[in-house]
Amino acid sequence: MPILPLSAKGDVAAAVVAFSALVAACGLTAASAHEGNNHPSTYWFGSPGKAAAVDRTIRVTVKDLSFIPGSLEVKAGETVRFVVVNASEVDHDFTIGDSKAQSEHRAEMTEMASMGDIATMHANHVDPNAVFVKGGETKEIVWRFAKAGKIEFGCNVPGHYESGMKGVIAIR
Ligand SMILES: [Cu+2]
Repeated sequence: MPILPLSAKGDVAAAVVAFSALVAACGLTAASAHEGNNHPSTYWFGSPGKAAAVDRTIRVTVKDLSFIPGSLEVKAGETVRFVVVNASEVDHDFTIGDSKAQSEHRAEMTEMASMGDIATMHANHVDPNAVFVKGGETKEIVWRFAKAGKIEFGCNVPGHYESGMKGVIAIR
């Protein structure tokens, strides 16, 4: 059985240190990414769809702290145009994603809210799986679902997701 030479162990330790530094550097990049677009556009559950390839339109109405309908069902391979109608007077967000993508977007929005006007900041922030809809406005997002699974749609304006502003998207 081969024994790892001491020098190789040192290299492993060095690699771990380098990797930690890389993670820290990425954290800094993410923190300053709101001026640009450093967000992934491809996730396991899909990617932005083409308007010309839309199979179906789903209308989602936003009221106070809830979405109507409260859950959605789509098919793997389907391209859906979501028409998000904000019927409330408060600004909301519509994010498509698994719980990890939701919490990442929530962290970004919390940071944006701490830095100033969230609507303006969100307008300069490109996140292909999310759309910010001001009170009374309607916005669209076209998404192609890739694989079967269970994800969520949610609003990540600080405090909203936490108070139940979310629903399941079952990808069949
Ligand atoms: Cu909201």
